Amino acid sequence: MKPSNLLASLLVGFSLAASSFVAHAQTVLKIGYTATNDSHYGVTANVFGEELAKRTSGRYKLQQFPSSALGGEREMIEAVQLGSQDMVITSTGPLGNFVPDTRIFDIPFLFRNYEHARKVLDGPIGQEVLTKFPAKGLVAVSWLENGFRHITNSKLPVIGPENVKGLKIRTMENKVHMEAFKSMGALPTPMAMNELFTSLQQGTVDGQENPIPVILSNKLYTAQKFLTLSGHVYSPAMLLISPSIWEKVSEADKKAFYEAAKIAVVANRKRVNDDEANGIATIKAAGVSVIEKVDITKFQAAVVPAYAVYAKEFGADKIKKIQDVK
Ligand code: EAX
Repeated sequence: MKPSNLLASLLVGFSLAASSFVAHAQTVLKIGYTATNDSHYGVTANVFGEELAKRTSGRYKLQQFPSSALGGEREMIEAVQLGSQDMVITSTGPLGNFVPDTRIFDIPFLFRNYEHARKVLDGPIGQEVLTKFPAKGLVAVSWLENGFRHITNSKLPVIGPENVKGLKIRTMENKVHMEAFKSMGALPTPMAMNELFTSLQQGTVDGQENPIPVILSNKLYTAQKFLTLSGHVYSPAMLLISPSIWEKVSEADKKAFYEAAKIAVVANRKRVNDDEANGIATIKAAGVSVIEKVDITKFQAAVVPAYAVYAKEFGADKIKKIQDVK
C-alpha cells in the first residue's frame, strides 16, 4: 500500500470510529426537584427517565437530584436557563417570575377539581402557554401536577378565612398566591421550599400551604398541628429542559422526549390521586388534627378583592374562558 493510500484508509477508519462513537454517546441529563425520590415528582422522574432511555436506545439518561439537592425552585429554573443544570421538575410557584403567562393558573379557586385543571392544561389554553417558554430562555416539555394546596399551621384549627387573620403563612415566591393570602388577612411570607421545614420547626412562620403529596414527602406534617383541607388553589408543575440541551436534540429524539413525558404525567397524576386518597390517614396517625369541614364559600368570598387585581393583570375574559371549560 502506498503511503498516501495508507493515510487515506487510516483517515476513513478514524472517521468511522468517530461517527460510531457519536452514535453511541450517552448524554446524562441532570434533573433536580424539591420533593424526595419517593414522591409524585420522583415517580415522574423515574418513569420519564426509563421511557426516554428506552426510546433513545440509552442515548439519553437521567441523573436525579431530589430533595432540593440542586437548590430551591427559583435557583433551579435560573440554572436551567443558564445551562448549568439540564432539567427541572418545578411547580409554577416561582415560574411566573420567568414566564408571566403561567401566573393565570395560580389564581385561587380557578379550577373546580382535578378533572377541570387537567383538561385545561392538556387542552388549547394550557398548550398555548407552553409556546411562551423559548422566548424566555426555557423549554417546557410538559405540564405536570403538584396538586390542590391545603393549609397547615401550628396555632389553631382553621375552618374559615377569619382564622388565618394575622397568621404568618409561608407561600411560594408567587405574587398571585401572596395577593390571595393578603386578601384573607394573613401575613404571606415567601420562601423557597428548602428553607420551609426549619422555619416551621423554629416558628419563624406559623403555617404553610401545600398539596398532600408535598406535605407527605417533605414530612411537613411532623412540624405542624393542624391541616385544613382548603384546596384553595391548584398547583401545576412542569418539566423544563435547558435550551442549550434542546437545540442539540434531533427531531426524532425530541419526539421521544414528548412521548416519555406523556407516560410520566400519567404516573405523576396517579400518584397525586393516590396520595390524596391515602395520605391523610398517615397525617392523622402522626397526631395532626385534620379539619375536613371547611367553609369554602367564605374562603372564596375572602379572595374576591384579589380577583379584582387578577382581572386587571390577566383580563376577566381570559379567567372566564378557563372557568368555562367543562
Ligand atoms: O414543587 O415550594 C412549594 O411549596 C412547592 O409546592 C414544592 O416545592 C413542590
